Amino acid sequence: MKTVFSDTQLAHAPAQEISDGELKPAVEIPARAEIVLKTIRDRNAGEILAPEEFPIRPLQRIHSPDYVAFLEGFWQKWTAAGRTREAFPFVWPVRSLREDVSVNHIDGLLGRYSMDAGTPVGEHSYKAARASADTALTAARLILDGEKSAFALCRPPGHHAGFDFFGGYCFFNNAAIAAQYLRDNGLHRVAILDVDYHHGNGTQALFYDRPDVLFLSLHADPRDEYPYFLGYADETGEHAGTGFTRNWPLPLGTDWEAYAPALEEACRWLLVYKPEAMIVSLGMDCYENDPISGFKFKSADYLRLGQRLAKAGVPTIFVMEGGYAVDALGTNCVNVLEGFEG
Ligand code: OKP
Ligand code: ZN
Repeated sequence: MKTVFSDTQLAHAPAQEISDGELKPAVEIPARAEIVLKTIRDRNAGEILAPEEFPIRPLQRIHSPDYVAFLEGFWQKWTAAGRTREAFPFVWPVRSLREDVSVNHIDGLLGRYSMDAGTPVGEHSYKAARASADTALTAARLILDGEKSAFALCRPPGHHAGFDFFGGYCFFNNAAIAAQYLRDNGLHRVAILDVDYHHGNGTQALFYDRPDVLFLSLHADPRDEYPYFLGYADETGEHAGTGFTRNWPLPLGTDWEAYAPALEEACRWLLVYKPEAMIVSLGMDCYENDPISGFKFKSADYLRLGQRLAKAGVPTIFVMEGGYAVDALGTNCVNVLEGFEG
């Protein structure tokens, strides 16, 4: 399977993040991509190619132009306000506050265009996130050109990012951008299967009223885990999209044996929907030693995951999302890819 990756993605290199009431070392770091690359090379898991540079258009099919412009101009505004370190938002237009006003101050803008305080924004976040989206788009191009599978080694990740907000370490929704690109280039039905430990709230919301992109997600129960406010079983789509979103919230402590039946159900929905292509939002954070997560996958379970996904028999783009046990991330990720290839 071909892998797509750009060194520009390494430029987003947060030092710290707000977590548990303190500043801690960031976990969504360049070393994540580097260990996956190294493992692909060590295990001869296929060619690694640089992404094409896409124009802004395919990205703006998913994200609002003002949000994209905010991220592009962010560092300039931030430093003009006298700030030198990476940024964290701290005030949001929640219930009873207005989100229709156009504020000037960078702190207001940061709140307007974010969902949490856990996502550091730095000097190079925009260009790295653009490169990450280009990586997903290039993988989509490979599928359109006839490849049966492709791996977009995306980081920063994407599935928490929405129409006009960043959060959960995500800036541009790589999987959603790739799905829309497939739709805009001749495919009629695309499925997104999100197996990251966290619910892909951004992806779900982007396609919630659409029947042309099926969204299936298995994740930790949001009553007990980030992102808390989306990802419940009663969310099944709306309007024309009614029935085209499905969530499997699973309890903390879930291991492969408890996960597999939910995965079988999700695969049943795939079978019924008959997508022309599938995008797997591939997080490796269900792993037992993940530092921020609470599932119990072993490394060998990632081989099983890849094998099961191959049985769906659909052209598949793997888009990397989370996974923070850096030492095991390469093994776990390449296990999925090799399991899929058989
Ligand atoms: C991004 B992806 C830990 C806070 C962690 C954010 C988690 C984002 C996960 N104290 N909060 O879905 O892997
Ligand atoms: Zn995650």
